[in-house]
Amino acid sequence: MELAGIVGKPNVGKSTMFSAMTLAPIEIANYPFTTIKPNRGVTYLRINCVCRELGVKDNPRNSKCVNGVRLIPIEVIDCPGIIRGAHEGKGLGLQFLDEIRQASALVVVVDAAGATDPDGNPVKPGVGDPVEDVKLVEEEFDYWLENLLASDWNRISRIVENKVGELGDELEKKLSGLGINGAIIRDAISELDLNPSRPTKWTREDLHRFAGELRRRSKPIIVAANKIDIPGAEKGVERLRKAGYLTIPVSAEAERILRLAAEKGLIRYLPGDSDFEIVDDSKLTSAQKHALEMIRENVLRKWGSTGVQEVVNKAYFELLNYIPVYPVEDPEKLTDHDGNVLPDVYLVPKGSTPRDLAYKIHSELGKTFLYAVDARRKIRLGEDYKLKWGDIISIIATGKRG
Ligand SMILES: Nc1nc2c(ncn2[C@@H]2O[C@H](COP(=O)(O)OP(=O)(O)OP(=O)(O)O)[C@@H](O)[C@H]2O)c(=O)[nH]1
Ligand SMILES: [Mg+2]
Repeated sequence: MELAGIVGKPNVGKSTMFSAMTLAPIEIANYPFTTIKPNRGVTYLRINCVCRELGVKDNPRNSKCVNGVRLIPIEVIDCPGIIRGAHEGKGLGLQFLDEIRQASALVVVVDAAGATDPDGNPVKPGVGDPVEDVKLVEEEFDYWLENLLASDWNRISRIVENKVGELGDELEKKLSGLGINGAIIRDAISELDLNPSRPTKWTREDLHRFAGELRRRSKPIIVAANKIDIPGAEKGVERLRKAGYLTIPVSAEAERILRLAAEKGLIRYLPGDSDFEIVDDSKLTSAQKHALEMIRENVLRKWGSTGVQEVVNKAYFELLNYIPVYPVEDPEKLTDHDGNVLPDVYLVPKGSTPRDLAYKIHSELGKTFLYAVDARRKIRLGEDYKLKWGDIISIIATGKRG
């Protein structure tokens, strides 16, 4: 399953967002370092399912389908807060970043309302700077990665300069667990004009810049500009966008309230909706009604949604450029071998071929891949066909069908 890491300064609403995404009951409080160990959970990307367009009733296996909305699970990890100097052990340090090594993207939660100082202590809204909140995370992450590289640099340098191995290969061995492959490493080296055959000549500053380049390529960032329900937060959103960050305005607290109310059957609301509907007015206290009305006025009417669903959707479909495709075994009936209609959705990077999809499903299917059929058009696809959004694909392999 794809994994996204939720990171940021203390007290910005990371756990609130995680709890809204997963409905996990975890600790949330208005002081720094409430979370001391990472929380893991599952949330869903939301797309229109092809079942509606095709007029079929589906039986999802690896995902869910609710009224024509396909929900694709991804794993999220809520991390403890990060402060300046965390790489030197300040606050809770950075040890927990080991848990998000496999993350394909980072969701950096910031306080768009500026209601917290750099250490996460509550201050008057507008005092804190959300752009600094992002920079802090980037820089601490870069130190963490730099230290990881530095701890092994002498050994790796000897191998390279004694011509026993090549720098890209040696670093790939060390960094593949972080989702950093040889291509990323070589691109970063050439982008920074560093000399791959003389690693002993690299300065500490070079290592730091290299770490930053590797981070940008392997752990792209989407910014969740949280607390947009607080007046003045729009200035923070604007500042983040001016600074060039892919920024989604968010009210994690509003989303958490709506999701919990929907879970209890008090309202009809799907994550990402631009409004909700009260199921039975008499079941709500006047305080609950007031809270819901405030969310409608200050968040949904003003911003279009709470933004939480948009964060995960944009992380995968814009930042990472993934597309959803539906593999089926029987291109006529659109089923798997048990007769389930449109059972699975897979996420693949834009530009992937049917063979890439086969490998993603199972390495054996990739190795035995013969060709693929577009189940909509009932045609055989060429070797270099690029998969499109919502394609329904049947893979034909030697010995068996996928
Ligand atoms: N106004 C407003 N407050 C929020 C929002 N989201 C979270 N908060 C509040 O911010 C405070 C911190 O929330 P947490 O979710 O515990 O923050 P965190 O980033 O996980 O904090 P640490 O675990 O300490 O790093 C709590 O008082 C939340 O109620 C929001 O969308 N709007
Ligand atoms: Mg927390």
